[in-house]
Amino acid sequence: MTDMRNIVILTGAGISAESGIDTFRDGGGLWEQHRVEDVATPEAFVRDPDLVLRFYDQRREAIQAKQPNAAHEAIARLDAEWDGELLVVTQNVDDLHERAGARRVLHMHGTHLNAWCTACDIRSRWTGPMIDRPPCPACGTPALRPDVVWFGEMPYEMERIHAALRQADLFVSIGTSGAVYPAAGFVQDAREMRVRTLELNLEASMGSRWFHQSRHGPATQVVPEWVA
Ligand code: BV8
Repeated sequence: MTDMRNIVILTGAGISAESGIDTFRDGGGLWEQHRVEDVATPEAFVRDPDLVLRFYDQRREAIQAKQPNAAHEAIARLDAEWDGELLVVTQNVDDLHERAGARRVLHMHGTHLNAWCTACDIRSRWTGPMIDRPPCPACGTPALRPDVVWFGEMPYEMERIHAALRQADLFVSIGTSGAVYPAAGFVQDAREMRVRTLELNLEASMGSRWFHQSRHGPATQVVPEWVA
């Protein structure tokens, strides 16, 4: 990596799998027999808010009990030691990158650690359940939703991500199936801008053909090997 100054790393659910957080596609991407694409949408929140709030209450609680793994720790070490530009763009709503010590992390699909008030639009740190409609810490209205990007909603900080891709010398994708856009399209953007691309994943993903290089295996093995 000596001639690589600026790195963009995209991570997906696969980097947290060995921490015990289910990926979206394991078990067929179902939760209580609902397709995730059918629960993680604004329409589902209007149609059946209790179902959606229960889904996120369960995942928020599960995530809080998990620990970062060797892959998160290797990325955090790289972040601490790399004197070029480096941005970890994660699709994950867990905070395992940060808890491993990474600093330059961007949550393009939001985070389970915040509540977003649909009345005052303010986001607050949040760790408890939402099913009982607790009052918004900022305005007191019982109008909280998870601060995650649902299907059909615009991911966060897309301009900042595209700016980082334009400056990048290397784009590394870790633990993502390449099923969800716009994240799945970043490798094509990178290729069009002559950026070197590397995929670290358990197996070939839907986007594998776009990568110059792929290394397949569990993240706790292939990520530390790459960072070393
Ligand atoms: C948008 C937050 C527009 C919530 C998530 C048709 C074509 C193209 C696009 C679309 C289309 N129809 C609809 C769309 C758009 C849609 C989309 O892409 N749909 C898909 C299903 C086709 N996208 C959107 O709606 C996005 N928004 O397009 O907005 C717009 C424009 C203007 C104005 C307004 C709007 C928003 C998408 C974000 C949805 N929210 N999450 C939550 O988390 O609950 S997405 C969700 O899926 C997660 O964030 C996750 O990151 C993402 C993708 O999943 P992965 O992370 O890749 O996980 P997955 O399980 O799929 O794969 C795991 C991988 O890890 C596997 O490859 C596996 O092999 C590997 N693995 C497993 N174990 C290990 C491992 N690797 C290493 N080690 C291991 N141990």
